Amino acid sequence: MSRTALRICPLCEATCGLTLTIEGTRVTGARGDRDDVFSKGFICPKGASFGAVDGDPDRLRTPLVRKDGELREATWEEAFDAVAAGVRAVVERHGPNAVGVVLGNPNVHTMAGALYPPVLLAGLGTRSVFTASTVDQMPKHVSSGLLYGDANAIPVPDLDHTDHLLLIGANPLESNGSLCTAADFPGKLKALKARGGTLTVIDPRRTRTAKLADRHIAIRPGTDALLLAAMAHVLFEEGLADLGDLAPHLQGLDELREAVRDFTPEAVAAACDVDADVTRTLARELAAAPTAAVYGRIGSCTVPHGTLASWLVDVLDILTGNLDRPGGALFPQAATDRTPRPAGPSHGFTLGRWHSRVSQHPEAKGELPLSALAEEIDTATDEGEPIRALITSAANPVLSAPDGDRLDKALDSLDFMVSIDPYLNETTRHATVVLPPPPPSQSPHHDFAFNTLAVRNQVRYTRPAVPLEPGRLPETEIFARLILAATGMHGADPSAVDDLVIGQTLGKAVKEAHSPVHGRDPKELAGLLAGETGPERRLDMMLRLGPYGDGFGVRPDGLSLARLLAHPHGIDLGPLGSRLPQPLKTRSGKVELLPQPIADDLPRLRAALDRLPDELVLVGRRHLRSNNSWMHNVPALTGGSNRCTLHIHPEDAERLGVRDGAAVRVKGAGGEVTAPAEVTDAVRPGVVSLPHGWGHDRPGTRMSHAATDPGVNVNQLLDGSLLDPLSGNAVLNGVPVEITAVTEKLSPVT
Ligand SMILES: Nc1nc2c(c(=O)[nH]1)N[C@H]1C(S)=C(S)[C@@H](COP(=O)(O)OP(=O)(O)OC[C@H]3O[C@@H](n4cnc5c(=O)[nH]c(N)nc54)[C@H](O)[C@@H]3O)O[C@H]1N2
Ligand SMILES: Nc1nc2c(c(=O)[nH]1)N[C@H]1C(S)=C(S)[C@@H](COP(=O)(O)OP(=O)(O)OC[C@H]3O[C@@H](n4cnc5c(=O)[nH]c(N)nc54)[C@H](O)[C@@H]3O)O[C@H]1N2
Ligand code: SF4
Ligand SMILES: [Mo]
Repeated sequence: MSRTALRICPLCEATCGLTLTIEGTRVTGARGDRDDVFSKGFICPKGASFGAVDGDPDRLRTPLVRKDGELREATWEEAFDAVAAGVRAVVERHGPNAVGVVLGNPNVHTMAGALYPPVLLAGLGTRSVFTASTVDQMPKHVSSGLLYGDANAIPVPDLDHTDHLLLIGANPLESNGSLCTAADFPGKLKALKARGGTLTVIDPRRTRTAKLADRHIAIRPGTDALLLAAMAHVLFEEGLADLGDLAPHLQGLDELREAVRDFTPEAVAAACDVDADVTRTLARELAAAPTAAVYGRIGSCTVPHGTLASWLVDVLDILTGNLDRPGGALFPQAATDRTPRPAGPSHGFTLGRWHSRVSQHPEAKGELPLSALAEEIDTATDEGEPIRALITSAANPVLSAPDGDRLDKALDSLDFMVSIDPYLNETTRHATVVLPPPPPSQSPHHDFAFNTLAVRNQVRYTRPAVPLEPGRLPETEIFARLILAATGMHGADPSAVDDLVIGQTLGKAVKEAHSPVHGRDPKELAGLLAGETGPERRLDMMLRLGPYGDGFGVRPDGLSLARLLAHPHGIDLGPLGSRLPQPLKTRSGKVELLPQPIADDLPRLRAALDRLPDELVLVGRRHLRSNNSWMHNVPALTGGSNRCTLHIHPEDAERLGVRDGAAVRVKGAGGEVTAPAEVTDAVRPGVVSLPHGWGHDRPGTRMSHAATDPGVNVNQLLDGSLLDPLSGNAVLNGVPVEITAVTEKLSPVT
């Protein structure tokens, strides 16, 4: 007998609602939930393979603990005993900074990853914090922090209503979108065109998204900040800047005009390889469109001027009056956002409150660059202790961060390492203890992060679709127990962690004049919380305190967990609307158009005007049926065009003697890899492309299908020294490489 259950898909940022078919405890099918308030039935090949991803036999079922050098199956008690002993010994001997924490991408896709890491970091008090953000979107956080005073205030393009979309370094037809949560991104782009709107794509590759565009600019990698600065220049020069309703909320317009003066379309043309006429047209079209949104993603972030490019994306939205207006780029308002406080000056955003020990990289948003993780472990300095113990959750930096080989060795030298991860992979194979979370079908789901980035305000929650398998712990409890073990409270009831957070949050809320619970008794409020588990009670609390919440009875028809459970397909909270000045947390209470750190970084951009282009540079690419480093183990999602090949333009191939299908050696500052060439004019001349997340050929892993077609680790071409200095974000795109044809025959790739 089969049954169905609803589950929000955790496999990418689109957060589609799925209807799972379940036989016994196994997920045997998945289709789009047509009644889902947000995704309305959309599903992609990854979502359709939910059952295979969920039921992968290589997923770990029990904890592993290293004994006599070998990882062996163990009980949860043995595992947490080992964590307590391993982490506490390092803290006591070397201090909290000797414990590193690495949080990878899938934390943003689990309730555990949203609710518990902040408690872990606060409890440990370590500054050795590294996340996937610094190989991804940290430049956007920094630009938002500087412009709006809040690193998490990220405007998203109003995809459903805009008349003109300028996409920079994003390929949502394969990625399904990022920092812009929209189910059926492809359908939304087609709808934009159908209603007479225009789509422009800036990408060195002719991607599937670029093919859909009215205009595709194959820019030279790494030079978007120059192009965008030139567009801003044109808006000023031609009197096209029109701030509309934004004017009273801004400061620094004259300074901004002055700052972009040197960046004329003519001055940037050679560096970007974009004709001055084209740049002028881009700026004029943006200004002329009734509404328009500029949106930049990976290709605009993981580059040497990532923060400047991210800042300029918003500057263009602002100068054309498109920030914070329907059809432009808007600030979402999620159901679990904190109670909106009254607008006004706030504490602002500060960078570089401390620095990394070895290379003195400034912190950003409390994090150090993931690129610096290896050196923070393997290099001693006078400044303090290297990292001796590491806690990782949902992170595979050996493949996803620069110079995996060095990190691989560094991890081997640690005194202790614990990983929350379903797989024994390139990173977790170094752990002393591996704590496997249950598969997604056995976990509850709510998107804390992605709802703050969604193109429509809405809220959904799904309880586990399948009961927890015997012997498993929920990931939330694994995290709670890990926190207790690592912070000297080993063995305490894991619900203590949730109670602590609830007590603190309510304690603060009752003191805030703008809170609906101002003046009430936190204990009384805690007693009112509904939910079967700690995390459910925390969700209930956040919903009820939030902008749409019932305020613990103040607004009886407001949101609560009970209300959400009564709406299994979600609750629609309406289209995005104008919100300024409320989201601003700058010291001035305004949008600060030319913040000092940005102004200080502009000379570096000016210097890039005269830089001679590298002969050959590398960029990445994503494949629809893949996801970073961990989905190559699912047979249904591999093969076909999802292969680790080097895309190279026919002109470059000819010049370098590279034949289609033949092996090429790619050499970068961090090392070299050999991969089969795929000669294609989808990349522009002078650019080659390799996907990331491959390189599954290390011993001691347990990802049997991935190992049959391992591919190569593109990040081995990097040595970790190339960063965007403001954000600490790794430069992963536009990296100089050398290519040589390999004469010996490579075994055929399947
Ligand atoms: N060259 C290059 N490198 C890149 C990129 C690029 O474009 N080019 N992209 C970068 C980007 S944007 C990102 S976000 C990073 C991603 O890189 P990482 O942050 O390393 O994330 P993933 O590779 O997605 O997955 C990491 C781990 O999460 C585990 N995992 C899966 N599901 C769960 C779960 O439910 N719970 C737990 N605890 N663990 C789980 C997987 O087994 C895997 O070990 O890679 C970056 N690296
Ligand atoms: N199928 C699939 N979906 C995913 C993921 C996945 O691995 N697979 N990963 C998820 C994650 S973690 C993220 S962060 C998102 C990322 O989402 P996207 O940003 O949409 O991801 P990409 O497909 O890498 O698109 C980046 C594009 O930037 C281009 N590019 C490279 N360098 C430059 C440059 O200098 N300038 C410009 N203008 N373009 C450049 C590349 O050619 C590429 O087409 O995707 C998410 N969704
Ligand atoms: S688009 Fe993303 S969220 Fe939607 S089904 Fe595919 S992987 Fe899942
Ligand atoms: Mo990412």
